[in-house]
Amino acid sequence: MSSFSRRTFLKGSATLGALLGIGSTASNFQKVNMNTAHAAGKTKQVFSSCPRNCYDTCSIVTTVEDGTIKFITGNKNNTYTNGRLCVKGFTYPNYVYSPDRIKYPMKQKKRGSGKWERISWDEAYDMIAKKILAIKEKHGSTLPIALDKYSGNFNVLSYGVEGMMASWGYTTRAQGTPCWPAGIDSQTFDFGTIVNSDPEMMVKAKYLIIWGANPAWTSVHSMSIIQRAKENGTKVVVIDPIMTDTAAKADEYIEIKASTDGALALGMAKYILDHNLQDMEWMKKNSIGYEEYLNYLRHNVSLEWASEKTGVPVKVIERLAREYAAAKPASIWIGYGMQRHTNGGAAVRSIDALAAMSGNIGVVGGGANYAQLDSWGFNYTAQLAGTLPEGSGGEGDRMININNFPAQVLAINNDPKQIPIEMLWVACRNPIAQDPETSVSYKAFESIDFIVTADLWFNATVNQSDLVLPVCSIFETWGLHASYWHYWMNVNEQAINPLYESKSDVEIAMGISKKLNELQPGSCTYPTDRTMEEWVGMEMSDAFIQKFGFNSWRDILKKGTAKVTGYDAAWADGKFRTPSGKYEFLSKKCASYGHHALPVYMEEMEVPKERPIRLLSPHWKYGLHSQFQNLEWMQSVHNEPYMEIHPVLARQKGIKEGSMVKVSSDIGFVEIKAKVTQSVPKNAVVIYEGWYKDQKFNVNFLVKATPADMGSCATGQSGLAFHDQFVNIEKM
Ligand SMILES: Nc1nc2c(c(=O)[nH]1)N[C@H]1C(S)=C(S)[C@@H](COP(=O)(O)OP(=O)(O)OC[C@H]3O[C@@H](n4cnc5c(=O)[nH]c(N)nc54)[C@H](O)[C@@H]3O)O[C@H]1N2
Ligand SMILES: Nc1nc2c(c(=O)[nH]1)N[C@H]1C(S)=C(S)[C@@H](COP(=O)(O)OP(=O)(O)OC[C@H]3O[C@@H](n4cnc5c(=O)[nH]c(N)nc54)[C@H](O)[C@@H]3O)O[C@H]1N2
Ligand SMILES: [Mo]
Repeated sequence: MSSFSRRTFLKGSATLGALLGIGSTASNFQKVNMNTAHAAGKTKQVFSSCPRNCYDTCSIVTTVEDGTIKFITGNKNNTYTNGRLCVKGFTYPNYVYSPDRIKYPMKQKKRGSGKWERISWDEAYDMIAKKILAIKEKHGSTLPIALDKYSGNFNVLSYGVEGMMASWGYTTRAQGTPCWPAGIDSQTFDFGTIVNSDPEMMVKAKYLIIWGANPAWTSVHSMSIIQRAKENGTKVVVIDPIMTDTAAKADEYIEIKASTDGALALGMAKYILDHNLQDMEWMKKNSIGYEEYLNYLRHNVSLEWASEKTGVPVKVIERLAREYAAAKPASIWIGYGMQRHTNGGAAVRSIDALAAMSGNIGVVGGGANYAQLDSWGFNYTAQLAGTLPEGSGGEGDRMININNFPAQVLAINNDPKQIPIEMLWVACRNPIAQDPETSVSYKAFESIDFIVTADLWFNATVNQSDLVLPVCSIFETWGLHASYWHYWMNVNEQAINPLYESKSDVEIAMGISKKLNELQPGSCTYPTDRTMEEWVGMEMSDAFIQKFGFNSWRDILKKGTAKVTGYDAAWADGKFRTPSGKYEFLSKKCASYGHHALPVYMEEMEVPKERPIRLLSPHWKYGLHSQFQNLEWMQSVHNEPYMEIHPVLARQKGIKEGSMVKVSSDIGFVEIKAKVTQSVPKNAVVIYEGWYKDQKFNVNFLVKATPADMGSCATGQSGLAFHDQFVNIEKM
């Protein structure tokens, strides 16, 4: 089971082998006096950690008075969090004490009716356990039970949900990730895996290109590092179809046609080659396939072609290439937004190649920085605690694509030859809000007999469930969190008692295990009586503890956070994890997955004549996917979705600021207010993804499950082309 999760590269499921190369000493910590951390008396301060699927993974100091959270702030011991939180983080007290939280286990009379009836935990466990046993009895297998879980909480203990499923028998699993897999595959082919330079080293860059990322919204703490770099004289360039808040803070903004980044990277590389600015020495020593790559540039790439593809003037491409090649070191931040295209993986490979041919790999302040999982050296005890019960039938879990989950569920349930999906467990996931093809999600849910969702909030997915289990917030339990961007690991201490009747996912797993074994001894292997603090302690191996210079895992409680060192410059040792051990401009592995072996240009999707307007749905400032935007404090700042449209397109369509607009794709439509702004392209509209409380609205009613080109090597399934979506608009 663990190998499933490792293979899928759910953010956070790193291989234990990734431990290799990790080293750290306690002397790296800033000397901040945290003697108050466990002060006696009614007021105490504890270390918390934000577990959301976010680059920043912040370490938090929580002040508790008489058992109530009074105040939270960023932990200064963590130089990345640097004592500050984002606007979402600062709403946590509202999150914890919101009256909207799910308080008790409840069953719904009819799905979608909103008629919920409070039940006890014992009744809930009884219903669930009896259903599991009935399915086993009927089918001789637990394969009809499916899990849909992703990124609501990246606490390492959240993987206890996968462990829980494994402890029942073989089940059906949503495999892959909707988020970042195309880029992971690209870097897997080029470097052997994903490893980025410590983002705190961006201050050492002389030139920084932020390519298809919007950290001013999605990685707020990176912005202060970028700002410091600017103060040191670093030139910051943003490449994006949208003039984002990040672009507004940069020295230069380059508007690119969506899905053409590969052409820009190749055009820049062609200029560098034509002017003999490439680093031949580095390529000869560290890479394979560079001759073939340079030949491709010589014979197939011109600046005029790159300009025509990207909409970026030749002169701008030339200057960009010249500046990038001259500034040593130069760093590129490859965002997740830009790889959500049908050619996104190929584009990332072209950018990697640009960084490599210009001698920017393995140097401090350089890099083609995408993500990392090297600091995730946990034991995954919560996940591995679930072993198959004796006598379980079957040959393994059944994998279905997380990026086409509803359609695959329907295909299975409409095919009498397949074992149907009769029960669905949803945790750390809001598929009805976050998956594409929302209407198909509703149908898929209808085809499943029994749906249990564990969450903190009533949301679109909970509304379509039979049973809801109240989950506690991070402040009410323990945890251990790492980032996929920086190299800090944070402990999350329990700050307050769980509110109402809420429990953590692992406690729920233990409760079900107890009930199953009561009803049918030996039917579940999950442990039943461990404290959450014990679970946390078990996540750090002796070797891992020593890497931090600790004697015991509890040493992390002194500062709340600890850093893995050795990553100032990714790949500085020149030991690439590819089959050849070199950087691979030419990757046979890439070819074996049906792609071109070289980082060549792959054509972008053709714009359909009937729907000529591109829809971009990137991530939202005041929410993290379906989280935070529902909170009262956040609603008071912003409470309704909108569509951004360029004044030229707006005029053509008779749309004014505040007009209601019907936006239609070939699978659905939404009605939404217009916001007229020059910050978006003339041929596209922008609707930010996320969930708005008590509104039927969701941009994913428009979005098709179009696969990205890559992802299946590292994660088992291709990514999603969230930004290759085309619509029509009309004023209502
Ligand atoms: N149109 C469009 N759609 C997108 C994207 C896009 O760019 N455009 N981005 C995609 C990306 S990158 C991602 S990563 C996905 C994210 O998709 P999801 O992982 O589904 O997103 P979240 O809304 O963060 O989390 C889901 C739920 O987890 C719950 N939760 C929080 N903590 C816990 C916990 O401890 N236990 C349990 N059981 N539940 C908990 C939250 O309350 C929330 O309801 O969305 C994707 N969807
Ligand atoms: N506030 C907030 N923070 C978040 C999240 C959130 O929902 N809200 N989500 C978290 C998660 S799960 C993720 S994956 C990250 C994502 O964080 P980012 O990597 O910043 O990703 P996005 O916001 O999806 O997209 C970034 C930019 O990519 C641009 N883009 C789209 N297509 C193209 C293209 O073809 N070329 C170029 N050059 N750019 C393009 C979009 O216009 C957008 O401005 O953020 C994390 N942090
Ligand atoms: Mo994501």
